This record gives sequence, C-alpha cells and structure tokens, in this order.
Amino acid sequence: RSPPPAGSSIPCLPWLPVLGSLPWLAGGLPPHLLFTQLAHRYGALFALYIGPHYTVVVNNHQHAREVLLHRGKDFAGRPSMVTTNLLTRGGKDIAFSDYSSLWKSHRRLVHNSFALFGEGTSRLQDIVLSAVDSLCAELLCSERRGFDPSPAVTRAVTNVVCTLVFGTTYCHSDAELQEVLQYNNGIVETIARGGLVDIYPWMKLFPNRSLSKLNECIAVRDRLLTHKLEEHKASLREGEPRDLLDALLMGQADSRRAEKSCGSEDERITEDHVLMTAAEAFGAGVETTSTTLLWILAYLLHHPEVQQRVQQELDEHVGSERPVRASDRGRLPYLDCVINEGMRIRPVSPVLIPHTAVTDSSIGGHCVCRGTRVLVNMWSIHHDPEHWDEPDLFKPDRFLDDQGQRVSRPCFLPFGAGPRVCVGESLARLELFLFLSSLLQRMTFRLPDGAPPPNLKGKLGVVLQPLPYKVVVAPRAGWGSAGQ
Ligand code: HEM
Ligand code: PLO
Repeated sequence: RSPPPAGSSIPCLPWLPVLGSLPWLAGGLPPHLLFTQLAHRYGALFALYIGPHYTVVVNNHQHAREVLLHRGKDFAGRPSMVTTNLLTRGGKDIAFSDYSSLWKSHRRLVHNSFALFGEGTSRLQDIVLSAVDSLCAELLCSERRGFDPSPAVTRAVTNVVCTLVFGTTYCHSDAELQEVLQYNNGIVETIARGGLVDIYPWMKLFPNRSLSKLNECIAVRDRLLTHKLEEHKASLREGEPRDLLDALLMGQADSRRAEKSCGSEDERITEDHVLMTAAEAFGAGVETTSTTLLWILAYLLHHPEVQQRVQQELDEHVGSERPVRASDRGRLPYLDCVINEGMRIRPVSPVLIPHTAVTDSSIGGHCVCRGTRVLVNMWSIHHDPEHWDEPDLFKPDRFLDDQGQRVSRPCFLPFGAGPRVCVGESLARLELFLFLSSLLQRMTFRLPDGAPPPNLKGKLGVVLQPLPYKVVVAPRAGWGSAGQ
C-alpha cells in the first residue's frame, strides 16, 4: 500500500483497507462523470484510493498543464497493469510503458517513422483518399431506410492503418481484414480501463473469462503480426521504407549498431518492441479515429445547420470537380472547428491514460510523492463552465474569433500535452480532415424517417463511444450512386 503523502493537503476521499475509496463511489457513473461530480464536493484537485492505489485526480486546466507540460517529465510514468502488460509483453510499447531512457528512444523512433508517412507527404493522403473513395461508394449504395455507419467507417479506418503499417490494402470482405477487425473488437471488449483485474493484480490468479478471451485475441494478433514482420524482414531493402514496419525495422537495426558501439543491452529496441509498436499503431489508430468520426456524425445529425454550413464552405473553396486535398485545410476553417468541437464535447479518452509521478514533485503547490498515480480528467476541463460558454452545447463557432479566424483555446487538450502527448496527433488530424471533408463534399447525412436522433450519452469502454445509431445518405449534386 502507498501511504498518503506526508504534509500534503490534497483533500482525500475516505478509504478502507483493501477496498480503498470504492464504497464511497456508488452510483455506477463512469469515472470521468464521477470525478467531475466529486470535484464539486472536494475541489478541482482531490485524491482517492482506487483499491490500494493512492490516486490524485486533476480537474482544471492549470493543474493539467502543470502535470502534462510544466512538470511533464515528473509525471511521465505509467502504472503497471495486468491487462496492458499482457497486451504489450510487459511494456514494450509506447502508451503503457513506464518512463525510461529506452522508452524515450523508442518513442523518438516511432515519432520519426510516423513523420515519414504523416503530414507533409502525399503518401498518407493517397492512402486515405483511396479508403475514402471505397467508403463513399459503399455508403452511397447502402440501405435507403437507414443503416448503422459504424462497421463501414471502422473498416475504412482499419484499411488506412493496415496500408500505413504493413502496406496491405484489403477489399471489403477479405478474410485477413475480418480477422483484424475481430481480434481488435475482442481486445476492446475485454481491456476496458479500470477493470477489477487492474486494481487488484492478484485477481488474475482466479479463472477469469474476460482475461482468457483477451489472451486468445492477443494470440491471434501476434500470429498475424509475426507473419507480417517475417515477410518484411525477408524483403527489406536499403533506402526508402515502404511502410511503418520497414521504418521501425530500419530504426531497430540502427539501435543494434548503436548498442554494439556503447555496449548497453537494456538500451536496445528489440523485435518485440517493433511488434508491439505495430500492434499499438493499429489499436490506437483505429479505435480513436473511427470513434471521433462517429461522434462528429452523430452531432451533425442533431445539427443539420452545421452540416449545411460545412458543405457551403466546401462548395465555395473546393467545389465538386475534384477531391479535397490536405492543402485545402487552410481554406476550410469551419470544418476544423467542427472537428475540434467534436473532440471537445466528447473526448474519446476522457481521463487520458493514467500517469504516475516518477519522482517527488508537486501539483498546485501540494506535494505529490514518487509513485503516485495521477488521472487528468479532460472531460471536466472540456466542460468547465468557467471557460466554456454553455459547455454542453455543440457550438463549433467557439473556435472562431470575430474575424472568422481560428483561435486556440488553452482548455482544449484532446491529445494531451507534453512528453506523453499523443504520437499520432498529426496523423489523426489529417485523417479526420480528409475523411469528413470528402464525405460531406459527396453526400448529406440524415436521420431515417421517424428515427430519434442519436443518443449522445456514450458508453465508456477503452474509449468513450457513441451508442449505435442509424443514418441515411443522399448523394450531393455531381456525386451519383457510383461514388465517382
Ligand atoms: C496517446 C488521443 C489518435 C497513438 C494518446 C493520449 C490521448 C490521445 C489523449 C494520452 C495522452 C496522455 O496519457 O497524457 C488521441 C485522439 C486521437 C488519437 C483523440 C484521434 C482522434 C492516435 C493515432 C495514433 C495514436 C492515429 C497512432 C497511429 C498514440 C500513442 C499514445 C497515444 C502511441 C501513447 C503516447 C505515450 O504514452 O507516450 N492519444 N489519439 N493516437 N496515442 Fe493517440
Ligand atoms: C485498442 C485495442 C487494440 O487491440 C489495442 C490497443 C492499443 C493502443 C490503445 C488502444 C487499444 C485503445 C486507445 C488507446 C490506445 C493507446 C492510446 C489510446 C488507449 C487498447 C487512447 C487515446 O486512449
């Protein structure tokens, strides 16, 4: 058990041995809402025991900036958890690995590899545009009485990531694509953050259905990825990497050479690291991007006037004669605001990933001991009425100034910030932009006749997802049912 830090005056919920503060957390609210409620009672900075773990919860943007940015290095650790250890072979990934110098060089390698395919290159744009073309074609010939857009969107985003990571593009019903979608779903269902298994590591000693399902899905994932890795190793050539896996293998080779010269084995990026990074790029790339797209679509169904204004902007600055390109982004500020407002009002990762203090430090002048877990409640920061006018309403205009120019908002951090900021941010932004602009250029989304608008409450699993809903699509002028 970690003792409460001496001299700290961070208000703490009551707690009992073993159970921690859990008996005081009744009500069944998901953590982001529960913490927002507790912040009203205990103040924006409070602590509680999650099982045996002393945990500080941060609910305002000044404290969040301190944790993520100003003292970002102090709080760049990650707790060790049973499920994520299984998922990542004991932290050989980026997101769930604790702070260390190996993690730093691994993260740098991943960052550089992403940059090779990300913003500024036409490569990613071509990959996304080709996935968008198939998605549009599929949506435009779909059920006229209404359908759930989620499977088609997820498949399109998965295809983008597959092309990016190992250079494979799948057709609609490809067996390998189905396998990827299936194991990913299985992991998403079983790894939901904050599950009991992660609070009490000894729970893994008991037979546990969800843990064995997780293991099965991980085995399927590993078989598939190992096969891809072997193929890539056999055909790897000097020069331009073909995809992310090539770039990682090249980086691994560099790291091996560096190890030979300085001789430190612990500092080495291994084949396991390459495999876990590819797996994570998949998981992170698919879940977050498709969920964000589905949230934005859900809000557009609630606000047809917003959809219409985006389409007006597209008609004025792009037209219907050519596809939208990344270079159009500067000309489409309103669409950017719609994307931002979607990520503000429904952040897919409402309490980020748990951080830990890697050294004794402080938040808001209060001592925080090494090893303390810190949760940043981005939900309450994105809904803080002191900083957002009518925070529960979808109003993209709040990201524009009087002159119609984009403004940056200090209380808006959907990707986190600092040493643990999302490595996929620019990739994600480019994808969101290309997907939404292309979809809205070519079609209009409506509710099926008589259907209620989507439920906006959401369901928290590993990410915050909208509940299933149905849409109908109508082609816009110049974009017939062939999707062109
Ligand atoms: C971490 C958001 C897309 C890869 C994170 C974090 C957030 C986030 C909030 C945690 C930051 C923290 O713990 O402080 C998002 C959103 C996305 C998105 C909103 C899309 C809309 C992506 C994509 C990739 C990616 C496309 C990669 C292909 C990662 C990785 C981390 C991460 C590897 C862990 C970083 C670390 O712990 O050092 N993301 N993400 N994300 N994201 Fe994303
Ligand atoms: C999603 C299921 C995959 O099979 C494995 C995976 C890897 C990385 C995780 C991702 C899952 C869920 C969303 C996460 C991402 C890392 C960063 C991202 C947690 C579990 C965010 C934003 O929260």
